[in-house]
Amino acid sequence: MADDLGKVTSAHWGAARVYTEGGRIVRVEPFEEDPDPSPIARILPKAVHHADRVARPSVRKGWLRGDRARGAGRDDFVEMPWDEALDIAAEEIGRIRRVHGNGAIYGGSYGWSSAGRFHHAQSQLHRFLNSIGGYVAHKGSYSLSAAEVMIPHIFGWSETEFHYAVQERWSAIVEHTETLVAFGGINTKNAQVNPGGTGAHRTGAHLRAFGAGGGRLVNVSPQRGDSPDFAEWLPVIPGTDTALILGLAHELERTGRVDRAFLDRCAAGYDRFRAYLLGETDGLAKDAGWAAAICGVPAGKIAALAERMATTRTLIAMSWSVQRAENGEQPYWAGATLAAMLGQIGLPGGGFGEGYGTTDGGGTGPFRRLGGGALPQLSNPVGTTIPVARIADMLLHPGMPYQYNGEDRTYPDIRLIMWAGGNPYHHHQDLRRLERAWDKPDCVIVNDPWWTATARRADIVFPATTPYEREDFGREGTDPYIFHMPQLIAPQGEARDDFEIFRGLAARLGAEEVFTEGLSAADWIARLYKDFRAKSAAEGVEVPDLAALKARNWARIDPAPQPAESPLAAFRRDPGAHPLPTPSGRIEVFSDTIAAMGYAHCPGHAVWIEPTEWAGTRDRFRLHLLSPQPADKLHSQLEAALADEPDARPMRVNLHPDEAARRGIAEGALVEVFNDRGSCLARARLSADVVPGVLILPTGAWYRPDGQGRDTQGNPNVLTRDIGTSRIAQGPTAQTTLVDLRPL
Ligand SMILES: Nc1nc2c(c(=O)[nH]1)N[C@H]1C(S)=C(S)[C@@H](COP(=O)(O)OP(=O)(O)OC[C@H]3O[C@@H](n4cnc5c(=O)[nH]c(N)nc54)[C@H](O)[C@@H]3O)O[C@H]1N2
Ligand SMILES: Nc1nc2c(c(=O)[nH]1)N[C@H]1C(S)=C(S)[C@@H](COP(=O)(O)OP(=O)(O)OC[C@H]3O[C@@H](n4cnc5c(=O)[nH]c(N)nc54)[C@H](O)[C@@H]3O)O[C@H]1N2
Ligand SMILES: [Mo]
Repeated sequence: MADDLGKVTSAHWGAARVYTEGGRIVRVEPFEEDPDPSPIARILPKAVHHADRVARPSVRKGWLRGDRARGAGRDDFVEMPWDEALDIAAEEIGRIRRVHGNGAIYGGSYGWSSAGRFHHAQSQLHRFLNSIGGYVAHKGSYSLSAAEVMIPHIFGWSETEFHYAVQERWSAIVEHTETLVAFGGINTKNAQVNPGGTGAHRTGAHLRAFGAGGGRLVNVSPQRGDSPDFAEWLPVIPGTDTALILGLAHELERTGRVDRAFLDRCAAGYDRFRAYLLGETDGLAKDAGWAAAICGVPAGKIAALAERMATTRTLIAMSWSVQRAENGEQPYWAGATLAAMLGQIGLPGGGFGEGYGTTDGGGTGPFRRLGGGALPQLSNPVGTTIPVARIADMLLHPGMPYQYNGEDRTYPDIRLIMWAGGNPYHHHQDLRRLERAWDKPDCVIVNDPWWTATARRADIVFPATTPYEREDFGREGTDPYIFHMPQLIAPQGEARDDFEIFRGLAARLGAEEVFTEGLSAADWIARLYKDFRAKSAAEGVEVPDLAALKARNWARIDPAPQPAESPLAAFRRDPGAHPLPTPSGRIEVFSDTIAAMGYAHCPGHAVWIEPTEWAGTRDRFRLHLLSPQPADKLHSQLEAALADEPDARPMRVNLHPDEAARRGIAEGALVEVFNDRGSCLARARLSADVVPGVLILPTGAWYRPDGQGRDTQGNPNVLTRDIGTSRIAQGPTAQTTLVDLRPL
């Protein structure tokens, strides 16, 4: 490839101008239109050319001998020519299909992979597996499974619709919201990324405008840093938001500030919730004093906040982190209930919303989402799914019954795992349990550009290209930019595109024509782009044709603006004429659907349920571990190069100086974080901006245990717990974890 003067390409962390020299990426500069670019891209040159790239197809020697113990050494692998490795993989896929059927293939393949519409690894894998008869898929996400199940119960819309087209937009918040109560904060470090990429980062500017206009942001969080400096910090004990919200709700009742007229018109079942709130059903009033004893916020502060929420235009904003916890369904339901009691749902800048600081403006931007341009995945005749985070349960307990959102299900018997574009040894909880489960199937096949912890635990590893080694186009549905993503360098080592890898497998399994439809990658890109362009045109949005886009590299487009009025405003004005898509047509403070599930833990309205691991159950392990998203990276991506930076690993763990002093731990000290599930190394960083009793260890390090099984890099998932949120959503619960730590 000819060297060039820098080409713009899209990535999850934003677009960037990438410079090459001698076939290598040498430098990355921010996209010139981005007012607030993320520094995550800076590590790209080092990562793309790193020695931890998978150079050639590799097969685990032990697996060739029939040994299923999936260890962790690169020495365990033998490199092979593509044809040979593809033959071996296709033969094993064929054997498993013949003997066990396609229902024995797990192809959920959760993960963020990389931006770019055609080379989306997970979609490529799903299409391939459907072309050969289907696979067991996943439902929900690690991000927000509980919200994905609860929002439809409460408001009727899917979470996606609610997030993108219903909840209050930043423009309304800046103009109308006076009090923004953010559970889990609104953290711009998380707003660096977007699943489809981002041309211009906007969340920081929205927050600054909100603050400059006199808006008050209340950061309800175990750490001050979850919101910008102008926010008021309301420190809270992790996992207790539901109790705090009930305390606020009780204050509204006590002081006669509940908007009964709104509840009567627009909500269903408030009286049943009220009986619980006041203690009529269980003899326990959920008053401010009760809440204070659980959540650590003094009763006086709860009362003052309740008053402020009732007397100002208030938006209750939930981060996604608060629902990645045991009974994570409840804080969302309680928050929506509190918003209904305040009676501001449907008023500009008021009500309830979620995920304002989780990605960059994805669900809160000024534009309507544009569709199109996604790889069709064909249909899946197997039709079995599991809640995404129940993978280890599935592998360990085939045939075991479980409940999910009112359904009785059983786990399938999986013999083959295929993964492309995700890193379960980054994202799953209780990794040592996952390791035991992972040894069960006959075969594990992984495509990844790097030797991740997951690739090291595969039987067959196919080296995938990075986006810089192939052509694509990139866009995020609500971003006013479209990018041509030119091929910038040759594939590194013998890497191939996921499309090409699956084409090779499909050909060997007699499904090439179904998988490719006779099209090359370039043909597909042209087809998907045409589809995107046609769908945009139908929305009245003009998009350049592909040749023009290629010539210009990127273009600004003008997506249709969001409608001036939120669907909730129409509902509020006339709930009879504009009912919500819930069974009652109203906001379900009480849900007959959930009550009918008969789950003992959930009577049909929001409740406080004491977690099985939290401050209140501290005995041997006295610290609550939170594992938020890393500030300097996206999950475990580009970790090969980041881990090489001086003093970068093990990861930093933040804790209050009092907790450190109690344990004889100094700033910068090497520590071991441990509980009964596992342990990892970390380096202490002392901070009074963290609630005492809480440890903050961000995710993202690759899992690399030493001889004693202790992770050396600081991956919190050796410590987290692998149980579902509850039988309602079965989401992941990483934030419900107790640990302790000691100096080394
Ligand atoms: N303890 C704890 N754990 C968590 C969370 C938490 O809060 N706490 N958060 C959870 C959440 S919200 C999420 S979304 C998950 C994220 O978990 P993942 O999405 O699994 O994490 P990534 O590191 O983004 O994994 C993407 C993988 O795809 C690879 N990849 C990139 N491009 C390509 C490509 O073109 N082809 C192929 N084949 N591979 C490619 C990358 O190298 C990387 O290994 O983590 C979850 N885990
Ligand atoms: N830089 C960067 N940005 C990212 C990502 C990344 O990897 N890197 N990942 C992206 C993805 S996939 C997702 S899903 C989103 C996730 O977005 P979020 O889920 O909002 O992000 P987190 O960083 O996990 O959590 C935010 C904060 O919630 C607080 N918190 C944790 N538990 C509790 C609790 O019980 N109560 C309260 N009140 N607060 C609590 C923690 O202090 C934490 O810092 O972020 C996205 N943004
Ligand atoms: Mo996520």
